Amino acid sequence: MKELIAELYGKATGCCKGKGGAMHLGDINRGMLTSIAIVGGNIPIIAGIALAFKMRKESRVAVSFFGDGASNEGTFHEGLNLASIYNLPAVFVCENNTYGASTSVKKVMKVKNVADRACAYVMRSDIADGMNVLDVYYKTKAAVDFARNGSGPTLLELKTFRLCGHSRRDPNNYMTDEEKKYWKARDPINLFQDLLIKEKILDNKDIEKIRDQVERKIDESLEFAENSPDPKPEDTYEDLYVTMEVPR
Ligand SMILES: Cc1ncc(C[n+]2csc(CCOP(=O)(O)OP(=O)(O)O)c2C)c(N)n1
Ligand SMILES: [Mg+2]
Repeated sequence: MKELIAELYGKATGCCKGKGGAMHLGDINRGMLTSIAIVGGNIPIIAGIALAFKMRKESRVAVSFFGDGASNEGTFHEGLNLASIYNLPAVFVCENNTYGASTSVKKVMKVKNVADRACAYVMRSDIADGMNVLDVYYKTKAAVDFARNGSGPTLLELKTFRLCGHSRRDPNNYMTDEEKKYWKARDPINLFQDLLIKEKILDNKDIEKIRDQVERKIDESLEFAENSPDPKPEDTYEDLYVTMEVPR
């Protein structure tokens, strides 16, 4: 978390040495490809990475995360088609939060579910309740196991909602109070917390302790970021290209 927050601050200690920022955040050493600001841009790239895993015979699975809006982009269809024809170890996770910026999915899609689009590529698909931690966990695990054992890709749709504006400037007044109320009552953290208490796995005191621990960790990370040095101007052109011998 320290390196992640330092990256948001554009500091030299950030996971991209302060050169990625919020829009291109990632940590390749931990298997997290940097995010891409172009909506849907990561989908064919993840297909390419899955192809590399397959060609190198590595037991790895490439996972792409994108929104409902991204599933209307050409890159979505190209990426899924490629993953399908090469039977790649990939999972395409669509976080369908009902809106692409201010546009409701109802206005821009005739299919009921994003997952329904998988049939065009003869691809396995699944839908999870994106507000239910365990449903997301088990359906993700099934998709990853399926890819890892060589059976091919999955399009996994998580039904969810964006409880705030698209950006800090966005008052989200295009959403009805009714839908905001409906989804707020389904906050996945609160629901999971209630389940853990109901099943007597944790009590209120344990939950409070976890919340305190998390808040402390965030405070420490913020302090680390604020006290970290800025990147040096002379390092501007470092890390732009991979330094490697090109095979001739
Ligand atoms: C190709 C492209 N078009 C437009 C934008 C501007 N833009 C940024 S986020 C966004 C909405 C994306 O909606 P969705 O895919 O549903 O993702 P969400 O933000 O809801 O997770 C748009 C239109 C962009 N970054 N890239
Ligand atoms: Mg969306």
